Amino acid sequence: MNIKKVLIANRGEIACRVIDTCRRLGIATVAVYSDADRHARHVALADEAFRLGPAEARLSYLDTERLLTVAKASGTDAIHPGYGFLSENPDFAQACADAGIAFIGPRADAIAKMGSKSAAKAIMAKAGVPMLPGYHGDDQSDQRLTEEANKIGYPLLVKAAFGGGGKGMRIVEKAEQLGAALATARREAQSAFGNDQLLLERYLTAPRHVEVQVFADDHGNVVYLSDRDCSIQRRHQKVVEEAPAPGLSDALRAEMGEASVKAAQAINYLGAGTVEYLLDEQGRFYFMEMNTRLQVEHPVTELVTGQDLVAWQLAVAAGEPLPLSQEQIKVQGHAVEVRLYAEDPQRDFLPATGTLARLRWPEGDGVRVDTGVIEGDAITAYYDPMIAKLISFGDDRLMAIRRMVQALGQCELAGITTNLPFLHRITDHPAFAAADLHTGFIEQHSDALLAPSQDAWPAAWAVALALLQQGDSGDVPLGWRLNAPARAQLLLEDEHGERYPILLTAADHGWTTEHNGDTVQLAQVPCRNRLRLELNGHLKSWPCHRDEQGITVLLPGGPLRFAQVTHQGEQSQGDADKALQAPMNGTLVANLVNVGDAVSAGQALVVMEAMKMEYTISAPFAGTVTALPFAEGAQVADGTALVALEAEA
Ligand code: MV4
Repeated sequence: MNIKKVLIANRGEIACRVIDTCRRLGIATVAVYSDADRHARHVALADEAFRLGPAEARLSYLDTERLLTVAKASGTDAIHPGYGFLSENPDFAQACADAGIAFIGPRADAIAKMGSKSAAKAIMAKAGVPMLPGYHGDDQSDQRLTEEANKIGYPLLVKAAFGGGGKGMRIVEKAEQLGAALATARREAQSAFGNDQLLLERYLTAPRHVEVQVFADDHGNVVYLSDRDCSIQRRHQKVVEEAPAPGLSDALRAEMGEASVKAAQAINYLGAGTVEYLLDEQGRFYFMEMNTRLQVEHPVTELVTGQDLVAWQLAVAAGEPLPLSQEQIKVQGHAVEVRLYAEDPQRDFLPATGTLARLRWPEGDGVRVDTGVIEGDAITAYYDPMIAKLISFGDDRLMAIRRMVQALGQCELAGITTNLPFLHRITDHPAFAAADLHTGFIEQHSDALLAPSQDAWPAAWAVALALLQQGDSGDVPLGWRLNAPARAQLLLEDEHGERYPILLTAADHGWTTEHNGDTVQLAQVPCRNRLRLELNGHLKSWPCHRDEQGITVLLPGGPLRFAQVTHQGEQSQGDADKALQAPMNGTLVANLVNVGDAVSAGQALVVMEAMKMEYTISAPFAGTVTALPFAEGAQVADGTALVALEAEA
């Protein structure tokens, strides 16, 4: 069969990824989109595009009838389902076949067989794939499950037969807990998957997740293409993946590869598949599940094998034999992938939404970026919050890791909270370099991975100098004092409400400021789109992004937006009140006016000192001073009103 036109029944980075290969092979592409994606990158890249429906996936990317209508109307030969959405839906695969359109994936019956965890385990056990001691039978009576549990021994795991993503999983430490665990797991499984069948398995405490990429054609050939370690996960969501899985002997690799080929053969497989295993500390591996799609993490396999797996999928779907035999598949170098998500690690990884106001990717040898978004795009709550995958490649593992750490440092992202600093910390962690990988990695190192960010003061100084330089520092008194160096005073506030009172004193080639009892020498070094600051002779530089809300500095620990706290021309009563309050804890130095004085807008009223610098409180509007609650020398707390001012009638 000659595949001339492919419809991609997906969105985001995977749709773009598939379109890239089609283009390279001269295959025409048809994109589909929901109302939320009309201007999305995958739509712009494709040769033609069709609207599916509203933003909700159920009414667009999951609408099988509409997809088939579009496929027929556009003269599509084959449908690539990507991952997620309809990629592992046997009914959709069958409907495509019935409509005479090639589904780029395995046949419907193979998908269905792997959909049930217990059926899959029974098939794999029969095929000779290693299994954990367990029970996955149909007899679900408490009596039978208890007997089987005693055979397996404790601790053991109760899993939902039709589950996924760790839902409905219960660890049972001892026999007395079994009854309660079965009841809870049944309820969870019923409500989450509509089926309460359970299976039992010996529980491994800190296993690794190692998976094998397999490929099958319609001529009886099945091969494996290296393996991947995906142990670094958070709540069953993969975060870091790499190929090949580090630390495996050649013998173990071959054994796992051959077991995976047997797994594929056992279900008359076709196309790309992944066989997932748990690996224990003794290097024994046990079948976990088989995914019947091209996985998110396939690029690491592509980089170490030099193969384009989407091209393989297209070849196999067209009825061609596999491009390479097992002997011809060579693995060279090492690849690491991280998933960049719009989420806030500091807030329990809450998904973040917003606009990618700034988005620049790293460039250079050994770095690949797979993404479905461009600068200015929005990340919405409708779909997966993954922004991009960054994939690094090197001659060996440490080189791939170094390149990844460097690449993450070169990413410029502003406007939305991401896990970029978290990924930087994982890949820069000594335990990662040491390949001390297991499914509890993130939990084990959470203190280091989630520690609060670094010192923000240098960035605040850089922002202050930029504001002065550009003459838009508002009402900052930049006065020349008699017999004294020029001084500038600014109060900045970051997006978390942290305040940075900055007093700058002009010096020979720039400024000085006092910080923690030290004098710091500062000089601004102008540069487009970056903030550069010479700090005690050390040149620092960060990408930055300016908008109405302030200047966002893209620090290695994450973006931080600074805005100037101004005290003039403010509109609301709340702002005016705030303008008359102590901006931080400190000492009242001078009352410059008396009760009863008429003052004009902007007139200095009170001076206070905090953190070794003076801060002047000025009138936000013209009026009469009605109270001065503090005597000079008094300690005043952040937020205390220092002057009462009655507005002019
Ligand atoms: C296990 C296990 C330990 N022992 N099975 C989690 C998702 C599901 N598909 C299988 N999972 C596990 N099954 C036994 N017998 C530990 C996990 C597990 C895990 C597996 C792979 C990657 C990350 C994980 C995180 C927690 C638990």
